[in-house]
Amino acid sequence: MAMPACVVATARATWHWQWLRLMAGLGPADAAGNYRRPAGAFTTCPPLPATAGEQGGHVLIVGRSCPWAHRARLVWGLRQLQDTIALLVVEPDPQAGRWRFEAPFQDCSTLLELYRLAGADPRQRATVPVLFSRGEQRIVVGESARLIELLNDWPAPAGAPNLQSQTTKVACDQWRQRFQGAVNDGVYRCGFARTQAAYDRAETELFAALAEAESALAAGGPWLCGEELTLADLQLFATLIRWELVYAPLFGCSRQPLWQLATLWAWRARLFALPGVAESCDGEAWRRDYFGALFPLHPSGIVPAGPDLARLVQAIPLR
Ligand SMILES: N[C@@H](CCC(=O)N[C@@H](CS)C(=O)NCC(=O)O)C(=O)O
Repeated sequence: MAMPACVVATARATWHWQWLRLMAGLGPADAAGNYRRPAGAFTTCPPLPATAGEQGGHVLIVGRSCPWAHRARLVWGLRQLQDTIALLVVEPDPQAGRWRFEAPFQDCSTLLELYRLAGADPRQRATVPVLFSRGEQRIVVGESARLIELLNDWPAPAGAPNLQSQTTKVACDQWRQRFQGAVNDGVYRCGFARTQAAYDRAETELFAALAEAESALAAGGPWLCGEELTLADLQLFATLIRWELVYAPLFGCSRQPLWQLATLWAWRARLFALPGVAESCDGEAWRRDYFGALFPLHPSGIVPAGPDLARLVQAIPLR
């Protein structure tokens, strides 16, 4: 027997209301339904610490699935900072909605405890990435945009690349600013939008920024600012490498598959081939964390299969 229309309408309205409440747990939105990323803690970056060159003096705390942490990990790897900064990977705890340490770190079992211990406002979220100073027993910085600048200034072995040189600084800053809002946060503003109009705004801005990057690379390259790889490339890469696995299928960033942006596609493969980059990518963990943890977007919790990351960055698209 068909269900009466009024029962269906009531069920839909009730479910939608509950969905909005669940979405509030993912993050706040404004009155028009646009996702607004909450402010974090430890966002201002001090000058380079005097102990920066000390062996093992600092710890970079990252989560595998987080694109903001990924950019920091990429800079850390490419600048070969392993001797002075240890890497510590935290695991997600979707039930508790927080990051936890596999073994106690500074007597803390969760990142939240470390934030509280370091004096963070109790209302603030505990986010990755974090740079922690063992000597000073404090969080140096917890904002990835500042953290990658600091890591670029960090004393590094001879031959390590400068990812924001005098030559590229102006262009790199412009790209980074553009990507931060339109792309890095933009995919979240698509996925966490509360209304069609909010999604449409974020999605339009996202694909406009990608089209700009595509044209710039087609006109120049091999990197966004020309001959030199910069922080801007890494910032964009951390989002685009998750495209087919997460952002297209789960966040609705699906207007154009990335292979249709052929120059960006080739750029992504080029960046993936740099030393240490493939090791920083764990497609299985990304799918598990995003599809498994973002309940309001994917209530079944079923983790879809593939595509295989290694094959994605090898395939040559047809022009
Ligand atoms: N603006 C921050 C954002 C970092 C961020 O949102 N990280 C997420 C993971 S992708 C997180 O740790 N979230 C935990 C939470 O919100 O409780 C940065 O770039 O460092």
